Amino acid sequence: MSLSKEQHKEWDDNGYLLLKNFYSADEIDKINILIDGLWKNRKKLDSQYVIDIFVETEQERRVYFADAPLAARDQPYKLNDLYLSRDEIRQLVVGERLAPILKALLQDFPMVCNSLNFEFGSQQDYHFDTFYMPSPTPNKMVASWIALENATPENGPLSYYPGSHKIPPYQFSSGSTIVVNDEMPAFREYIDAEIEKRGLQAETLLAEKGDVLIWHSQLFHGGSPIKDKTKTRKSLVTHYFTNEDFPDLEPPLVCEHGSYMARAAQPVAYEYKPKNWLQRAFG
Ligand SMILES: O=C(O)CCC(=O)C(=O)O
Ligand SMILES: [Fe+2]
Repeated sequence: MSLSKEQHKEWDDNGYLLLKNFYSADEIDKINILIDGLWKNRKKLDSQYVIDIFVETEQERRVYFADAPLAARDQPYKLNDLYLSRDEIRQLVVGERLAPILKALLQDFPMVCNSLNFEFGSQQDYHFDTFYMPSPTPNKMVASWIALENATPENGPLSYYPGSHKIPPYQFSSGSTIVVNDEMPAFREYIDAEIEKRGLQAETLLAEKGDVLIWHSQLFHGGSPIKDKTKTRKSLVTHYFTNEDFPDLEPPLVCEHGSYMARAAQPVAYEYKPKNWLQRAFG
């Protein structure tokens, strides 16, 4: 699939591309059913399944999904990198429907480098993804955001500054775009001045289930506060590098136009020892 002139213009002008109704309700329901099933059977999952629980609270921690208490599902969490183990996720995020579009935007071969399943809004402050995962070649990274249910003003919709991808990337004292927390006040000053100078205005995306948003690695974005903490906002975020940037890797193909980085799961801070039958029985 090639993109229309209007779509290329939207991307160049705004730093994102919105694909309305890209996936059907049926296709999305399958993913939601998969997540429900994983929660139900998580104790049997291996150490490839890693989750951040109680995010943005004092109790925030990264654990194996097998060890997550059920109560962690009622608050914001990030289920990491399901693409590593689940073909259903790979097909959705870099399968034959989406991969050609990612390829057209990246002008190189897309390779998934991480994925995050959210059940609630992320409430993440405005940021550039290049704070965390700059591509070896600048601008050879994009993210996709798939609405697994409708976003509303109450459930912490995604928010971003159209056109912010044109702001020259802020260089921290390390000489890179990777965030140095102590330098955030200086960053904030820089970015506020740039936003003001360019007259940029934040927009909030009331996405509908099945919509897909693709953003440029330099789009300034975040998750707005959840006004009603009982309301979920299921979504799937995926970040992509390009095969060309990793010539030594041989990433497995998902379709003719897309691949994924086969790598270890995110490290968990403690040693994982699945309980043996004795411990399970007695403690
Ligand atoms: O879904 C959100 O609220 C934002 C997530 C995000 O910015 C990211 O994963 O890079
Ligand atoms: Fe982000």
